[in-house]
Amino acid sequence: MNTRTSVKLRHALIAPDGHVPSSFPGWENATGYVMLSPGMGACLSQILITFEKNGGFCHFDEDEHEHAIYLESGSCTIHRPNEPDVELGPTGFAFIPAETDLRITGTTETRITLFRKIFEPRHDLEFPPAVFGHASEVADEPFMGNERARLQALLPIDPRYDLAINIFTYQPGATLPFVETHIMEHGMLMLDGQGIYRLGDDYYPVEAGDAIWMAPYCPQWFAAIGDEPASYLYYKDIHRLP
Ligand code: UGY
Ligand code: MN
Repeated sequence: MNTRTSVKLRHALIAPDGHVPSSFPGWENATGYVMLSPGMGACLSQILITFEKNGGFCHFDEDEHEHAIYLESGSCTIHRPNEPDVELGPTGFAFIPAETDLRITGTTETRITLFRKIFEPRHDLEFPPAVFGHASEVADEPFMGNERARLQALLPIDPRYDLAINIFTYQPGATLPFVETHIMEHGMLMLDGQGIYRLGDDYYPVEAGDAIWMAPYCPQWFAAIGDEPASYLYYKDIHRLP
């Protein structure tokens, strides 16, 4: 038996053939596939969530964890105490601050990627408010002047937020302009297309559905290959001193 999945000390590629479901207390007709977590050395968790029987929900306690979600397919509803429910469709995204009791309902079509991390408050900054939107309505910008490699920043660039959620889209043949090495950690989901990811000293063929972890300082580079554009959703910790 073989798989493209590879889990190393400073990076990981999780291919869909290795997914194993988890169920969690307080969840009903919803399944979590924990792609990335502190169990591998990451500071974030990245969870694929699916729903069964045309109606289920997942739940996250009111504690120090903040959450960001992206809707790969279907629709969902975000429920928070004393706040109006929010409906999201395909390409929908949300940031839900820490200290929020969060419930998400979905149906059999719903496929959510959720990022979860411990919020790092600062005494001089207010709590970051919740954010909702659809990536299909977010403008993209050329990355470092390259029209064929374009970036969408889903969350506001505002120091109250200690994370960014972006979508990077490459035309076939486009690449990251250099091998990045940085303190920020990444959790990533390949959304479309295929390419080659350099992680540390290794080069991996990657395609839609793959999850990737890059620890701080993991050297990283990407080249899109094939006939279709390649895109990925990624998490990045920002705005806090080490
Ligand atoms: O924002 C980033 O660090 C991004 N350029 N990294 C990446 O795509 N691997
Ligand atoms: Mn990077």
